[in-house]
Amino acid sequence: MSNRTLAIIKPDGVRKNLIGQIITKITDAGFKIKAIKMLKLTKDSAGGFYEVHKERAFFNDLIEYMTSGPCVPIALEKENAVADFRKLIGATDPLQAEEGTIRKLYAANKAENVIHGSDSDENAAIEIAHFFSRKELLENFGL
Ligand code: 3AN
Repeated sequence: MSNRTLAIIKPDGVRKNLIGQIITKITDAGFKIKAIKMLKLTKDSAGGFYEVHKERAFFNDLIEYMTSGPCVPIALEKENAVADFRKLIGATDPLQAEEGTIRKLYAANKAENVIHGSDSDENAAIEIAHFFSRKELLENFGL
């Protein structure tokens, strides 16, 4: 799975009507969309996804935000997908993100930063499985 990563267009990205512009940036950068859907996370599911942050002061706000509306998880494929995608989205805090990155262009602040990208190959596999079952990947997306 080292050529895959999971992106999520977060609820603020959907609310700001940025799905199309963000996907264009992603595909223009050479990523192939392998699986995609739109859904509203439950608190349990968002809590599971962000389990690593559960002791952080911002955890409850993060769960509120991630469950505040629909989001768009996307399984992406490209050589060196994880690192290249992190580069495309930019730093967590848009004030520190490089010019031209998705967060620099569209994110309001480090809490509401429009897009997620996996941080390792191992997490990419776990995160893709969080949103797409094996059966669904095989039957709907041919993966
Ligand atoms: P990234 O998404 O850049 O990998 P993480 O994994 O450290 O960043 O954080 C996950 C999410 O938690 C961020 N995308 C953001 O929504 C929120 N977050 C991270 N750091 C903060 C913070 N200091 N204050 C508020 N929210 C934060």
